[in-house]
Amino acid sequence: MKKILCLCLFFFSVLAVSADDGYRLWLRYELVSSAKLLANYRSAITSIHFPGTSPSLNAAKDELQMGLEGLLGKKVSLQNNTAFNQLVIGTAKSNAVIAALSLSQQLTKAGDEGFVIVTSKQDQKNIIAIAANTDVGVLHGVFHFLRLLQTQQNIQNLSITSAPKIKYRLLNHWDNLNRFVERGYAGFSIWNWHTLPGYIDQRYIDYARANASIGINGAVITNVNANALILTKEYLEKVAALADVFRPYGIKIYLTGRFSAPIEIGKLKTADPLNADVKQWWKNKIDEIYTYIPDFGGFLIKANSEGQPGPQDYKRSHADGANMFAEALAPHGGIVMWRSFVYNNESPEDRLKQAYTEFKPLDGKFNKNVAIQVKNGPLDFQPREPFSPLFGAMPKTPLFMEYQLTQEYLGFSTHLVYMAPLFKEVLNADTYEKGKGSTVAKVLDGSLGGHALSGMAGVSNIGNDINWTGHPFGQSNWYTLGRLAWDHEISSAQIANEWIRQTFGNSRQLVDTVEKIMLSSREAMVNYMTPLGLHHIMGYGHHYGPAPWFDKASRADWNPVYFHKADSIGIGFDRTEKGTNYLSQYAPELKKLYENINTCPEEYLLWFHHVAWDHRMKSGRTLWNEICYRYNVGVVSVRLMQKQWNSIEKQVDKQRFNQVKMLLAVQEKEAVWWRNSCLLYFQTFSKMPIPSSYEKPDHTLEYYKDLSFPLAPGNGR
Ligand code: GCV
Repeated sequence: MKKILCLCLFFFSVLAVSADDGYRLWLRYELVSSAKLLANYRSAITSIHFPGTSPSLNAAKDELQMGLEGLLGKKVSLQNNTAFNQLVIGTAKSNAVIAALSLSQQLTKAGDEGFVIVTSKQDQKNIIAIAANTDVGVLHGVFHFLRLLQTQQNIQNLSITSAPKIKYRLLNHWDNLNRFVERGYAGFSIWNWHTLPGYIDQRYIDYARANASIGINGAVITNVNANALILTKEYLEKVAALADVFRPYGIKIYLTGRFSAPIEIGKLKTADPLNADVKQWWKNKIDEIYTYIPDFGGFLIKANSEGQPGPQDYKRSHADGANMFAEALAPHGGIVMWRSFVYNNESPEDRLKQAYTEFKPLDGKFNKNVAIQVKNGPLDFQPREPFSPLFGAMPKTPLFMEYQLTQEYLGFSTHLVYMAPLFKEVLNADTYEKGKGSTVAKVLDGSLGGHALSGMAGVSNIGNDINWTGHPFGQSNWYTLGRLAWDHEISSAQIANEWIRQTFGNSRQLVDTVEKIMLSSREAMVNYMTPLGLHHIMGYGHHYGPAPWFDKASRADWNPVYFHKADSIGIGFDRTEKGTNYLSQYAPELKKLYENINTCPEEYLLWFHHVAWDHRMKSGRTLWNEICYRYNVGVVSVRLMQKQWNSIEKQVDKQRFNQVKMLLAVQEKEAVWWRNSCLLYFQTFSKMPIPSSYEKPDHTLEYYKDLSFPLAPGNGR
């Protein structure tokens, strides 16, 4: 009996070691695996001088001590004396040793939120100083230092000055007050409105830690399809409790503003932004919010879009609406992020042209504390889109980027898609707004237009699933958003590399293999879903799976057939001068490049052109054969990802290994589903055979068309 008990204990302890539920994200602080480095780190960090107390400094101390204990396998205590200590941390105000170091040049560059980490001398001996101008800067510096250790970097000669390139770095939660997350695939909202404000879930603190570790400094905690109730006293008390948790971590709270709130909760008869009573109502409401949350960040607003109320209901412009909020927020230092995602099915204009048509004439008409938040592409978070032409068209207005981390159109949370290459592709795109080199990144960071406001937001992929994002690799996209908003010049490979090391481990084979999987994943998805510029051919409403045949939506521009326009001649949307002339919204250099079917980059071919089935592609294949090829390459790429993942089984904990393995199997099955159904459907137009070298579809087109998913997640309320 005793023997069995011992065996059981052994068995469970092994399981406990090998299991990782993913909750800790990239902040795992596992013991440093290289014996040599561990010895180095241990001898370099035996004493820490980190005086001063404030909520942010305390958070930094807790994190540092927890991190070091895990990484070094021993506690390192904080010393109160100014005698020699190897690690010296603080601001010039909180730490006299920091004040005595000549760091003023570097600190000027670090600004309010950045930090300096340098190897320096005290009493002829080497020290590592983590210095900043503010307590939050110190916290960011501590997180960066822990990242250096987690990714097993040499810390012998440090000389780092880091400051964010973008000022507002935000997560946008599309979370409803009933905890349903619109387009959420990782459980319910992490905001438990029922138990707030009395009960502070540990998750709120861990959420703030994770965000601060990557420099995210704002959270819009409610859905852009807004509910006015969030502005009532009952909810504001709850929001204030969250703001109190986030504040030490340098994270501000923002809310979404329901334009019709003055009617719905204010008992007014109108929400006209030029009406004096309406203006006063918002002013009073905003003043009230600041009594609860003195550092409230401001509002994100979706207006006159997909049925949401807005200024146009009163024949006013988006600028009239945004400026009303801006006036009331300005005395408190708050900002308005006004979304440009608008389209109207009553207008016959190409849906892609509508945001530009609406907003371009308003350039220069917004108050100083208004930014226009623009989705990365002109349509809606597709696997690949060209950049939104608005990025090159509103020089007088600060533009914020809106990316989507949650995988609404990217296979939900069962597909592994690392999005850094998608984000970077847009950042690096040249708008030519002020000549060659006017990249989207320069528009965003304000350097091109000389704007004080700059911002990047990601629609959150977080829910109350134990690992936050459903798919363990979804965490990498959250991580990427923070890292890129801080520094848009970091490469996709570097972000992947550091995320892998912190999330899975540092062994070379593991890092190399997972990096390959991640870096190939986005292109794989484009190929098996929407190759060569195809777009929006996902299932209607829920956007799950392929449905290029769908044509029953209440409005034309919700139908896949509107977007691919396949017919007996060819496929693709003609957006040249001969078509909708959407191309005229880009700079002449780009228009010229894209307008010509022979110079248009093939990845955007069917986005801009209606192309004949027998058109000769660069590969020498006909368009039809190229489409067949791309869909097959997509499937093959996923199979390669599976093989690569299997090759590192011994280096990943069992729980996450199996989880990813199962998810990759789902992804492979769905890639095949995409390929088969799309090829069978498009073949009804091309009338051409699928080349015999490829696998044959194992079902009929009718079979695929009959599949229905009324309860697919993320869709509804
Ligand atoms: C929050 C798409 C999504 C909607 C989303 C909308 C938006 O249309 O399908 O769920 O609404 O974009 O960004 O406002």
